[in-house]
Formats: sequence, C-alpha cells, structure tokens
Amino acid sequence: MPSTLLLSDLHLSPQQALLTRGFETFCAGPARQAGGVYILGDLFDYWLGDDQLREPYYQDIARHLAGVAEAGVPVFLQHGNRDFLIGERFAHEARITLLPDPHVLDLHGVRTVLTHGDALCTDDADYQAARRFWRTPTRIRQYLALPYFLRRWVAWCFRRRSRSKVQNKPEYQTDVNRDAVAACLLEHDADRMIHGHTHRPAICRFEVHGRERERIVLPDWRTGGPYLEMSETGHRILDSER
Ligand SMILES: [Mn+2]
Repeated sequence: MPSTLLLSDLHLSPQQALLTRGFETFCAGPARQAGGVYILGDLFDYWLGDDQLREPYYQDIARHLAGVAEAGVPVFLQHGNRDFLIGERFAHEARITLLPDPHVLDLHGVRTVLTHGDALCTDDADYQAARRFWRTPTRIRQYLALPYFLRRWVAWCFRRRSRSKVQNKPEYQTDVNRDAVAACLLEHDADRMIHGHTHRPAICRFEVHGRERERIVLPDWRTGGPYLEMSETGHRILDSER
C-alpha cells in the first residue's frame, strides 16, 4: 500500500522563492509516488479570496497541485488560520478536495484526527475570541465584498499585529492545550492526532482514559520542505530537497 504524505505551514508567498522551489520539487516528486497527500493548513501565508488566482504566482501553485491529481494522487486541504478563505474555485483549479477541520479517518490502521491545530490553542483566549469573531459567514462575506487592494491591506495589518502579539505571549499560550487535545481525541474516539500551526514539531505519547494516544506536530517550512510520510510500517519526517 503506498504511503500517505502530510504537511502544513508552508506559508507560501511570492517573496519565498526557496520555499516555492521546494514545493515544486515536492509536487513533481514524492507527492506523485504517494497514495494521498494531506495539507493541514497554512499552505499560503495569506489568502484574500479565490480571486487571488489573478496573480500568476498562485496560478502556478494551483497548477503544481493539479499535476499531483493528474498523476492519480488525491490531494486534500484543510484551512489554516492564514488561508481559511480558500474556496471551491481554488479547489477546482488545483484539483484538491477541501476537508473540514477536524477531519477523522483511518490512517494505515489507526483512527486519526487531522486538524490545523489553532482551535486547540485554548489558553490563548484573545486569539480564540478573534477567531470566533472573524470566521462567521457574515463577516467573511463582508470581507470578500471589499475590493482586492483593500483586502490585501487589511490582511497585511492583521499579519503585522499578530506577529507583535505572538512575540509578547508566554509560550504555553501559543501551544495546544492538553485538555483540548484529550477532549478532541475522546470526542472522535481516535488514538492519534496530527496537526501543525504551532511550529513546534514533536511526537508526544500520552494516555487518555487508559488508552495510549499519540500526537504528531508537523514542522513548518521555515527551513527546507519537510513532510511526514506514513505507511503501514510507521512514520518519518522527510525533506523535499533531499
Ligand atoms: Mn497556523
């Protein structure tokens, strides 16, 4: 059985030439050998709406993803906090399937929860309040109705503000909350969780209700192009550039 590849937090943008090359290498190589590819959010550094495809850079990214699907490998995408406005038009162009967050599946024999991870950072009340405030259908509709240049400016302001905020927060606040993780695993009767977002790659084993569980945190793409390869025999982190 071919392996499953999982990755997240690529934060692709036209300013990131090296990352973009890594992503092209990933799409042209390892992705095409896999049984399926799961991108668990923050593929892009920002997403202003599917009309962002007007920029040739993003058309290229969609084309690289579509190439994977054309090679017969399904690609699944979850929204991250940076790109939750990715919609059906992008999905169609890139030939990907959008997944809800969380998404539960049997991954090589283990019931697994896939999530971006930001919803589990419940110690950051400030962030969760903002998340609830902005991610309602009405606000999304209002934002998408703004002209493109205005949306770009708003997104830039948000990124700048979030950077300074994150720097001033204690580390535990910007990490997932253990109780939230346990509750999510119990709710979905799962033994494993895979997420990104925190940029703190790790494999944690712990017990919930007398059962051994596992949480895998995907590395971000600040250095290289790492992805998780899962198969019947286990899992390992590989790099697109090696
Ligand atoms: Mn994120």
